[in-house]
Amino acid sequence: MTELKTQVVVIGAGPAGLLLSRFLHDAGIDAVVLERRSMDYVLSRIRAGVLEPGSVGLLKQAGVAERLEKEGQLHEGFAISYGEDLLRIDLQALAGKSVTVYGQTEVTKDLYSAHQADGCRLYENAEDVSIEDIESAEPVVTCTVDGEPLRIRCDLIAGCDGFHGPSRRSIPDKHRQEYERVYPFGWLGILSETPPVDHELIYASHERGFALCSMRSNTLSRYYVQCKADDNPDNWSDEDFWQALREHLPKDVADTLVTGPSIEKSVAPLRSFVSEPMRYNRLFLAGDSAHIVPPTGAKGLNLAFSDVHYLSEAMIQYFNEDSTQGIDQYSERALNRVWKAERFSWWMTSLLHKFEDDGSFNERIRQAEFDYLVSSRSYQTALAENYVGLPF
Ligand code: RFL
Ligand code: PHB
Repeated sequence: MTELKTQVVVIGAGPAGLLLSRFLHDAGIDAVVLERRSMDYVLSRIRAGVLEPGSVGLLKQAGVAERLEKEGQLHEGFAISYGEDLLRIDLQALAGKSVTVYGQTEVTKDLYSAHQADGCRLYENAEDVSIEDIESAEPVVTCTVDGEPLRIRCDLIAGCDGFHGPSRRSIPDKHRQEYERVYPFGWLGILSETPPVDHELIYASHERGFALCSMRSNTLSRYYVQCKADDNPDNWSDEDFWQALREHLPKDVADTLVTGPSIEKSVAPLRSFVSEPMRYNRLFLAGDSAHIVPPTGAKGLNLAFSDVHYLSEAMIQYFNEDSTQGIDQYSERALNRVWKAERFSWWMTSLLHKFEDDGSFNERIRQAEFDYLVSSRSYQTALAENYVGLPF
């Protein structure tokens, strides 16, 4: 058995865990990161694509934005289509800010390279991660790495282990309140080496359902169509996908779509979820381990980063300034921003997806909502403000 002692154990080497350990390292705080998967697997996951300016700022502050600044695409706006109607949301004019299109895969690679260059301790393939003595002043995190038991005593634990990780579940039920909404559909997404159908994102609401045209670069496209929540991507040939996508887009857009073989195809179920509080004794949750948003508002990764901003400040105050003020306020500060992003993601999802049959009350309300959005600059401003990210 290997026994270690550190200041912070970070569970999970996704974007939240890697950014947090980077900030801690810069502040001279010792941390050990434990990741269940191999880093090859973590670095190949295709997920988010849109970064708020606040997230870009955090990556700059962490000193890992060199490639992002070269390769990221600045988007001053995006489009929403409703049937054949197209509305451009001018983020720059309405909210004075733009978003950056740069894949989460690339963000994670940049963070991991910096992590390795710093010589920080990270155990991949860490099995059966478990938290012991969670009530004590010196909790312990245990796991098995390459068949060898590992036991790490620490001062604080950061649970950055995503929705399915063990951290949240280590908090006793009676100290935890969960809020959840599961949507009756999912997103089928593909990545293809084709030029994007437009230079900006298009969120398409159609009588057949929702679709999203996004991208990673001028030669790499990311597209999604609304599907059944339990759909199997293997049931969809590339041709089925392209056909469905064309049918969900305004005709003018569909006519210019360039198709090609998919290099990744997956289904993501849509869910809103918050677990409160985000702290229990010396355990702090950040990112998807504490909350999930449906991807419609492009908020998941960005929320994970704002949590890390609050948590890194709090931990630095705790270790370097001998103050518990930050860690005492962490949960409340983070949840305040989380719920606003939950509200926005729920609203975007409700506006753009087909929930019920045409002719239902809800479908008529959705149409009125879109008509109002088209006619009201203040409503568009509220959308733009939330899309570029509320301040933190
Ligand atoms: P992650 O990325 O899930 O990382 C958690 C890490 O913890 C590891 N882990 C464990 N480690 C040790 N022991 C265990 N027992 C463990 N169990 C799990 C996992 O292997 C993993 O490496 O959580 P994190 O860091 O909080 O980051 C959150 C983001 O990944 C997530 O919110 C976004 O991807 C959501 N999201 C989007 N967010 C945006 O901001 N903009 C977008 O455009 C956007 N698009 C998306 C998305 C998510 C999607 N899917 C697939 C759900 C599009 C999609 C399709
Ligand atoms: C993506 O490019 O994967 C993406 C973009 C915007 C979203 C969700 C996903 O709202």
